[in-house]
Amino acid sequence: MTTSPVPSPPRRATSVAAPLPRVQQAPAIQDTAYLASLKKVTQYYIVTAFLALFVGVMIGPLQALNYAGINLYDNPIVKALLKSYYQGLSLHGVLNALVFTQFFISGWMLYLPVRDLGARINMKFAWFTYVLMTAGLLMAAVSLLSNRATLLYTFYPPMEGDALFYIGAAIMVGSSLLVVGQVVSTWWNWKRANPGRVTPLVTFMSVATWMMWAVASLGIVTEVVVLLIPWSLGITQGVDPLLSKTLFWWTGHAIVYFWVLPAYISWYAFVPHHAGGRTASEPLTRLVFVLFLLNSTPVGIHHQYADPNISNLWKTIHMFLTFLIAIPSLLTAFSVAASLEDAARARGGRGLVGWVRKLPWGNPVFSAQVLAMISFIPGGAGGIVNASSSFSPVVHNTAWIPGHFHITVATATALTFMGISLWLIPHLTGKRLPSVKIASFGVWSWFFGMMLFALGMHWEGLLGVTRRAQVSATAQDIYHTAQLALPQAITGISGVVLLASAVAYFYVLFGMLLSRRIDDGEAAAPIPYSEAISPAGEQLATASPIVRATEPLLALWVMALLLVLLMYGPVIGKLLSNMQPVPGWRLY
Ligand code: HAS
Ligand code: CU1
Repeated sequence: MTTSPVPSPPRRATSVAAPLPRVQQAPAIQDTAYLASLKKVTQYYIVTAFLALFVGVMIGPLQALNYAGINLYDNPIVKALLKSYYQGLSLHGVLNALVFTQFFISGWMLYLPVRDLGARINMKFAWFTYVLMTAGLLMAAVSLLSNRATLLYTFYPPMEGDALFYIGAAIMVGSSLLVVGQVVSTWWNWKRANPGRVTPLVTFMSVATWMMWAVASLGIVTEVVVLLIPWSLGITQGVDPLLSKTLFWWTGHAIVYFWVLPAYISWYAFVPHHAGGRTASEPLTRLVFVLFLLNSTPVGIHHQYADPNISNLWKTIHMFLTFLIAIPSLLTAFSVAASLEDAARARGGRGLVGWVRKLPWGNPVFSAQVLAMISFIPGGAGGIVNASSSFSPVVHNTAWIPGHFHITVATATALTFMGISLWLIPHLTGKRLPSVKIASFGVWSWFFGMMLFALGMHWEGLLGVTRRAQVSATAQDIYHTAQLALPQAITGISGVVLLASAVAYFYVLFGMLLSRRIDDGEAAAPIPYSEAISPAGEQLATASPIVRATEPLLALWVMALLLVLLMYGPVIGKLLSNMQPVPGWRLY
């Protein structure tokens, strides 16, 4: 007999005298056909996400080996599949960073608030959105796979791709705004039906994140719809690269919080449960998400310190706002660490750091997510280095940057999503993990592989190796020095470790998906809500000032929009008044 995939946490051995608040449960949904359809659409989003990740990840070792000085792109088998290093890198970046994340998040943050509120949504609309998003993905994929959109995942003009790529990308990103509409309106209907009630935490976090994305995505949507599609169709003759790039980074920085906040939802609301502990503070968690809603977007110019025609004043303002946006992550670090300590001590953990051993490291649902958090400690610290205009010239456009984002999006986010999938798929489908051991191997080796990759790449970056360069195919001496031998070896080894890790994880994931349904997912793998040490309460009238101040999310959303207009308006106004359109250029 197979064991239950998600081991239940032990009962708390606690000395707290007062009765503990009841652990929240998702309100029961009686209409089984509706629930089945909701679970099915969520499963489609999640599985599409992981299929994209699977293809994207398989190209990863080629990139790692490139930075180890080993060029496999000239191998005949690879050559038959990928025309160039840049096609491989474009597919790797688009599939992993854009497609995997957006599909996973759309399923995850549609399902959670709907279940949290016990709401009834229009399933036809939910399916329509999924189909539209997938159609956009397939359109873009045709161009990418046929080497007609080899533009890297930032698709900076004047490099030009097929119109189909831009149209597909616009449809894909635009569909995520339909999810925003459906979730926000579901929450709003709940508010009207429940006046004076505090929005439940998971819904609150999901709605705040979707609202942030609605503000953040405006930049890329404008760039693609107004500038790139007409240009690629030949309706306009040129495009201003700097204006495009600025609109891109309007979205491009905030998108990293669109990737990491869905992971934070799990870290705050569910990881304590897996450890047998409690969320530290609901009011603080709400404050964190509101800070992200307000300040995630007006910071993107930290990607453009080296660009002309943007004044130092605006670069400096965005730099300070970037430092400010690290604060809600620091609050998260201490708050989530406190909830882990609470859990470990409840399991008998002792000592200043000895309690860490009492955490359930053998449960891959838990270990994936906590290892993801650990990777985010150096990941976040590196981000603060990148944001400092004085350090930026040392690291900008070097291998340091992919080092940074493989321990943020590729670990903090992706490893968390991998951990979540190990309970979410059983929950949605009633299927079981084929092997907890292999799943554990997959998540631990992912963590070590990514940490090695990050070490090698940060180090190479400091030695001046550029990013996005086929360094393995050049005979230039600067890429073959003795100094580089060790970081290159580390990077190469990481590629092999990560390949092994991906094989293990996808064996478990696909094995589970292809197996027979055994359980009732609702009973065998319920949504793992945690208790809160400091709950928000249910009624606004009696709630704390923080809970009352953070509840009006719609008003805060308007403030976020105003703030971004204030912080980007003058910059974009200047670029518009001084347009420099240039014709496009094709690399292939
Ligand atoms: Fe970044 C470039 C600055 C966070 C992703 N970033 C990138 C790129 C990507 C990316 C993809 O300022 C490349 C873009 C490109 O292709 O050009 N980043 C930051 C800053 C933060 C930050 C200040 N980045 C992220 C996150 C990402 C991400 C999150 C994805 C998910 N980044 C930059 C800058 C650049 C940049 C510049 C441009 C560089 C250039 O020159 O081109 C901050 O948000 C980071 C704050 C984070 C922290 C860490 C908190 C730690 C936590 C974990 C706690 C651990 C626990 C475990 C609880 C302060 C929350 C305890 C364990 C126990 C066992 C008890
Ligand atoms: Cu950024």
